[in-house]
Amino acid sequence: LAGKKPIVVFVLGGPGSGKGTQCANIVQHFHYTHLSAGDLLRAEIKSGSENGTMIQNMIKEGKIVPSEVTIKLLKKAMLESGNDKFLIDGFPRNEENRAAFEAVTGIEPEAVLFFNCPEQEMEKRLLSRNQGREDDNMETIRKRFKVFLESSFPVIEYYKAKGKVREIYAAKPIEEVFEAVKVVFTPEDE
Ligand code: UP5
Ligand code: MG
Repeated sequence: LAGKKPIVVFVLGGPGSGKGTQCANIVQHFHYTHLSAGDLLRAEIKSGSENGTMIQNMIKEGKIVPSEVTIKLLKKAMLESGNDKFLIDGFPRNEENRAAFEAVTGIEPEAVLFFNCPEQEMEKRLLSRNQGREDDNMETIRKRFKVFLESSFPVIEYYKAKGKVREIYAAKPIEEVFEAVKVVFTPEDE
């Protein structure tokens, strides 16, 4: 990622809070490339890479994959995109992820979108998603919620202290959530 420093917006929130859905809306209106860390990891499993089995086991348990693995995938996708503005969805998930990304890329996020959603609503969405995700079962969902609260939420607090968090209440219809999301972006992003 030599040359001009990319602009990065981290898109965070609990499992099923709507990160992927809203990123898909954002890229239709603004010139960002959407990179879902979870999607990149699932593609890595499918590709039959040497890390595939390890990644699959971690996702099944709702655990956080070692940051070297995730950061390598993110860096590759950033380079391949040809863009310099990114929505990084579902990463960083813990303090170590965050520190490693900053150390390796030298990038600090421009802003952090935080989709705040009650667990009951997230649970309902995940159980009715029906996309065959191996982690969308009650047992794994409980683990994902626990990891979110214990490991991922502190990352949001870290950025809150830096004044970077744009918190959005996410338990509303998709279009209403997007109205609140739009405000975060500027006409220059169009
Ligand atoms: N939906 C969305 N918005 C709605 C709304 N406003 N009203 C009603 N329904 C709404 O949405 C989930 C479902 O809800 C969909 O069916 C949608 O239509 C509906 P989605 O937009 O997919 O929510 P999202 O927040 O993206 O949920 P997701 O399940 O992807 O979040 P997770 O954070 O759990 O999953 P992710 O893919 O990021 O990570 C999966 C696993 O990968 C992690 O648990 C971890 O094991 C691993 N991982 C790492 O180890 N490191 C990483 O950096 C990233 C992932
Ligand atoms: Mg997602």
